[in-house]
Amino acid sequence: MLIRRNRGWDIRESQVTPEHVFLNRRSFMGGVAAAGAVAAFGRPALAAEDPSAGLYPAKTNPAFGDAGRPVTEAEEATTFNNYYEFGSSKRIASAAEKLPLRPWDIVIDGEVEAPLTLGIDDLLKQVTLEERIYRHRCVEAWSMVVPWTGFPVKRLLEIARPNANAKYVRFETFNKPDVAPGQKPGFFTGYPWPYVEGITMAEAANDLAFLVTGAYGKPAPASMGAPIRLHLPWKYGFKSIKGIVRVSFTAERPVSFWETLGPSEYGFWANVNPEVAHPRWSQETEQVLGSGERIPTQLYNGYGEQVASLYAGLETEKLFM
Ligand SMILES: Nc1nc2c(c(=O)[nH]1)N[C@H]1C(S)=C(S)[C@@H](COP(=O)(O)O)O[C@H]1N2
Ligand SMILES: [Mo]
Repeated sequence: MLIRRNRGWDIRESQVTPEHVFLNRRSFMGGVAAAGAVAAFGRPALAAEDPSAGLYPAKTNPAFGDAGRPVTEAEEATTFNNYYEFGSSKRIASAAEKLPLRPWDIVIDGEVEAPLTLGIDDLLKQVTLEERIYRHRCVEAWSMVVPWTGFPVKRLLEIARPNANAKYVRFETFNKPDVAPGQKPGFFTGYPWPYVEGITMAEAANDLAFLVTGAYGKPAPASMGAPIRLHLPWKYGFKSIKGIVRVSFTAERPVSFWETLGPSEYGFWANVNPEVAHPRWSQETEQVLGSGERIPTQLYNGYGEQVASLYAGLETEKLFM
């Protein structure tokens, strides 16, 4: 017998203002049909057949063992997602399962001593996985707390060996319209696929910057950006790019996916700040995923002690949008 849980306390999509709404004028088509096909209650299998499964659970790094708030239930966090490659609905988890996670190559290029291509499992052999519990704050004003597994971006810098010209790190997601309906021509007209994000070398070297391969003590489900995504807990969630296939070191500041679409709404820095409103909504508070609670948002999402010094001398930059 099918019992439907009452999700009255959950966040409804109507309670958040999706990042893409300003684009409706440019038209997006097919979204509703695709969302319907995705069966809204699909719970993603936490990839037991994943070749890296034996690496989990990893030891918790005691410096990040407690985010000061309850951890979001796995079922909530893994089934309420933003992953526009699979549509604008939050319920993309089962659609994302169509993404093949192996083989998965990551190209490292640009301003490096020598470009290289690494298979995800070769990369995993060169790093030590650890668990970190991080707060996540989406620009849409909802938040969650997730025990991620992964390794610091600064470990990737050692492997990639950027040269002296490298000032930024540019990350790029897969582009697979055959499996990702959002990337099909005519679905989101004018979206500049693939998804791209960028950070400075100093941000990349900050201890908080984390490359995520797992969540909740297992390989991450596709919905959360497997096999590898970024997590930058002091920045709005859109900076934490999923499904990474390319890491490029650049002298020029990369222009991100959302910055291309809406430069007046989504900037390069995108550090969390409750006092700087989004042009269409306040950032003062956030809806806690799975709790029905609204709490005050903190500057740098509460990580100022670790990251505020990165921005000394950059006060003329739009650091908070
Ligand atoms: N490639 C890609 N990465 C992405 C997104 C996306 O649409 N595509 N959405 C971003 C946004 S807006 C947020 S809030 C987080 C959501 O991560 P989660 O689904 O694991 O909660 O992923 C970010 N990374
Ligand atoms: Mo987001």
